[in-house]
Amino acid sequence: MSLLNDLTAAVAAGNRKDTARITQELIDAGEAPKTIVESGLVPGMSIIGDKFAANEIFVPEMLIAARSMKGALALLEPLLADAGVKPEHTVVIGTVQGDLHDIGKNLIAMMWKGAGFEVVDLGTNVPADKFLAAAREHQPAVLGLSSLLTTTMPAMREVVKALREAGLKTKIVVGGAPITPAFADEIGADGYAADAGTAVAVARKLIGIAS
Ligand code: B1M
Repeated sequence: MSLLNDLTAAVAAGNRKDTARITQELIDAGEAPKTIVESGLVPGMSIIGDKFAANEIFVPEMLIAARSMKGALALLEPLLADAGVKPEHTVVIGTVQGDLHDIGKNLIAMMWKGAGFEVVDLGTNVPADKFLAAAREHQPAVLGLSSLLTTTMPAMREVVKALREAGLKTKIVVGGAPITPAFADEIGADGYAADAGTAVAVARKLIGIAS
């Protein structure tokens, strides 16, 4: 338990070296990757978010913490993504236009890989027409949209609209801190997921794979 607390403190301090070292120690001790993410890394980012909201820190400190978290996720990725199954379904994911946050989106991508999906990651700041082109090209079983800013939530609506107007019935899952199930319903998305674990269950359900 205390190593997880140390990990939270290391992320919140933006200490990349300690974050990587403690993550590796937890992996070596047999801690579940999901626990490392949810009980170690994510609370560190929450501390950072709260401090930013309270004007105690600024964008550079958020970036430094994000860099620490990404280093830890790189260590965890092989464990999260190594399902050893040949992908049967392709999924496309991206952060919507205007939004540069990618840590949550990357986590969903890793978990989807781990669930055996072929993941096409379009990155961040992705305009609706790029999502539309990817949906046409890859014919994904699920399209995932991430947004971390209240100001970029309307961009999700644009993506859903673009796909529907083009006659595509691609299942769309939305998520990210400001997103709610009600918002997902309102914009006509097929699913909402609050976190990476739920995103797997929601995608499987939409595809029709028994869990
Ligand atoms: Co920004 N930022 N940021 N930021 N940032 C937030 C989001 C904020 C809440 C901080 C705060 O004020 N408390 C706030 C948004 C306020 C709002 O809109 N209501 C904010 C702001 C204001 C900004 C800027 C505008 C700051 C500025 O420039 N003045 C700016 C915007 C830039 C832009 O995008 N255009 C900005 C910039 C940045 C950095 C670049 C410095 C950096 C991002 C680095 C990166 O991602 N590469 C950053 C960071 C790190 C944060 C916080 C601190 C942490 C985000 C994070 O990575 N969390 C964040 C505060 C916070 O979240 N507490 C904040 C960890 C991650 C695992 O969680 O991304 O929520 P999360 O993902 C979760 C779920 O949301 C969900 O599952 C994930 C795993 O459980 N999920 C999905 C996410 N996507 C999903 C998709 C799904 C399903 C679930 O289906 C497809």
